[in-house]
Amino acid sequence: MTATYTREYWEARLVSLSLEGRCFINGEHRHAVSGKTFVRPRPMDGKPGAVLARGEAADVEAAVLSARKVFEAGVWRLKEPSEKKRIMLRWAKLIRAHAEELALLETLDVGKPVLASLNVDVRLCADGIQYYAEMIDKLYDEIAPTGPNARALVRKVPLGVIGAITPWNYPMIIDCWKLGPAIAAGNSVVLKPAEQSSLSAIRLASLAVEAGLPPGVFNVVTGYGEEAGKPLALHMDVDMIAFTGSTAVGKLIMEYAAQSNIKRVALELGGKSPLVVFADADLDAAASAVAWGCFYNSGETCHASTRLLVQRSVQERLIEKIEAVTRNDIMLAHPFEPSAQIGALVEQGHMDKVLGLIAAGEREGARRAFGAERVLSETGGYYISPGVFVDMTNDMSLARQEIFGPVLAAIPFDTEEEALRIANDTIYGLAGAVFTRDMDRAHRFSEALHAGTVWINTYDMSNFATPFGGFKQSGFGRDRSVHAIDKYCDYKTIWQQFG
Ligand code: TXE
Repeated sequence: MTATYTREYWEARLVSLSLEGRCFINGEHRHAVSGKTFVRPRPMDGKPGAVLARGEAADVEAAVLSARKVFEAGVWRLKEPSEKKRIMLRWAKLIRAHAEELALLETLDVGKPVLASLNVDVRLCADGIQYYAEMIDKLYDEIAPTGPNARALVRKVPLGVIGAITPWNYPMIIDCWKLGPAIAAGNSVVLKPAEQSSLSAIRLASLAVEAGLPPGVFNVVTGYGEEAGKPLALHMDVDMIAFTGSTAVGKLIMEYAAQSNIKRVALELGGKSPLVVFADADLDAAASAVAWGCFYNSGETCHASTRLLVQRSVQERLIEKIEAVTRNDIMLAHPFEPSAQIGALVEQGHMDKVLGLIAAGEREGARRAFGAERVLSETGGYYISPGVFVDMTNDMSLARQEIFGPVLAAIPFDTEEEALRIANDTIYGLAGAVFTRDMDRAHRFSEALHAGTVWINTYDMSNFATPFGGFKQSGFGRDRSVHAIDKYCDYKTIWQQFG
């Protein structure tokens, strides 16, 4: 099939797509109450893309009302588990059936290669919905130990209305991480996608209704963070906010929760993940892991391996190998090109921010080994080549700040103790990795690393069974796995006395 996925194929498909995105409330596409819209530029060439409803507090109000109504009526929550499962499975099937369309929408919005959208983002989104669908009729409640004259049921009950606020780097994947468990648990959801990436969210919602999800269970309010996200997080009738985004906005979400109704909060925030390579490691495997771990998705990945900690004696050799992998395997091109492994950054403002951080790093004395430059500017798109800075120290800004672009900071170390100190010397704790042939050291190190996920001799491997989320200022609460369901539920005790 890949042979048919030429650039011309996607250009032709694009012509037939509607790029008008409205809010999706109570099963209907709706203009913003104010009638306002905004235009989303295409990252691949800077041309105007989608025209979107600019949702605000009034639209949030309508969405929350519809979510609450359906929740209280029990239309979804009280359905037979097997029926709920069937509907969610149908939804996953529809996502797969519309994979090309969804991939195209995702790529138009965020600039990643369309084949990555198709083979990774859309696939994982459908898999995620299916994973939680299959769980629906397999979860049991509990009976607590009591004396003989009583029975105490410990029921896991849905929270009610969940506000999901999501980012633009992996929109469909992160949306399904929230939607899957929240809806499987019986909640209603109001999703506020990032203003950069609304199209796939709207289509996911209309497919859910087509699959049989009752209107109102899954609503989408498009718009800006301050205008639509903030009223959602401040809403008195929203029971929880599930957020993925920057640490700065994560802090605001906690404030909004405190200022309003003490709603629950789950936060998946930024990272500056260390990948530690000891001299005894398989350097080819390490080089490949570093390059793909840091540069995949143009570095717009919260758990990207942006800090390479390398034992000094092998720094030079490893950097050469990383450069070879980057130049030979990680093809940067227009996102419709079948050869593209990475495409454009999400928007002009973000590209400028990344270039500004690179320039500031160089003013501090960071030494560029290769790359990290604006390229393909003649296309009008927002492309930066993957690049590496070497001989860095951990106090330099390129080693401390989340850049969210294809930029690696290589920091040499001498001893294991030093490596661990540097690895943990960050406000973040999302992920990390250690490469060594010494398994004692690998386990010692992975236990001591303060991170939600640690890989040994690999990077970025995962599946739905593994929880994902951070320590420290990378947030709290876990996406994926059976445990994610707990986040969207509360325990309720029902005590019955006999005799
Ligand atoms: O994130 P924001 P941005 C990091 C990354 C990136 C930086 C900025 O370093 O360069 O954050 O990206 C909504 N009330 N990550 O500006 O602003 C917003 O509309 C309520 C890491 O895009 O945090 C969007 O839906 N909501 C990250 C979502 O929050 C608000 C992924 C995320 O946007 C709001 C993305 C407000 N006041 C960025 N302000 C990861 N962990 O993967 C914004 N939003």
